Amino acid sequence: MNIESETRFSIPHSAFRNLLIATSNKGKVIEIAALLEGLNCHVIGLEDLDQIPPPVEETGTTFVANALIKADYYHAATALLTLADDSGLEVDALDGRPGVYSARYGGEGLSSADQIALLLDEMKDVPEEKRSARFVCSVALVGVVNGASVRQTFEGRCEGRIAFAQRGSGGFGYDPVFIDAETARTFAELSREEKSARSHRGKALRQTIKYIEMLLKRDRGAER
Ligand code: ITT
Repeated sequence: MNIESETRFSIPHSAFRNLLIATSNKGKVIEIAALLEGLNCHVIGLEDLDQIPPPVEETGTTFVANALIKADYYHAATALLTLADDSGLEVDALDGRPGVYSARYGGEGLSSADQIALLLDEMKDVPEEKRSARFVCSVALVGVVNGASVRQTFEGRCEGRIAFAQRGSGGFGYDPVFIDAETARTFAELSREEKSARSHRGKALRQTIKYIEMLLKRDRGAER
């Protein structure tokens, strides 16, 4: 994370300049940290906390609800401005599954390789024209800026289809079986920059960054 060791938890002049990325998914951390580079904030990951709060149960039935559950929880635990991501893969032939249960598809504890194998098996008799799917990402930003509460969500989507077999070695999760509609390549065949330019997460994060930059401007105005 781009955080100078001396500012680690010393919360400088404005607590707002610290931004907690509240995810334990390493794939997400890599993508989010890269997208936030250049933002005038100290980006903190859960691993930078002195004590990592135990995970919160994701009881929502929508991506937005779960993103808010995570951002509210980690903000309450740390008092930091907190960004959380809830995302997943909606497959039309499976009536939108695995959807919000993408991380738990097939049961708790399955590896991504197991989940991909399960998905390809469930989809084995589905013809090309019925393999449409999309990645969805909700980002929630929760905290207090300059005495005012912030609780905003942003959504990004990327349309595509499920491949018949895995392709590529980049990314994480279902990337090797998700064919992006525009490039006709799987997300695992794209570079990190190419994926973020197209992805559900990139789209949601770019809206979030614009909003944070607007808050930063307002914060600087209030400090003067
Ligand atoms: P956190 O809750 O700690 O952020 P998580 O992995 O449990 O981590 P989610 O509940 O949002 O996060 O589940 C998202 C799952 O959807 C993730 O584990 C992947 O399986 C899948 N997913 C989301 N975005 C993806 C992407 O860009 N590429 C591939 N798979 C993705």
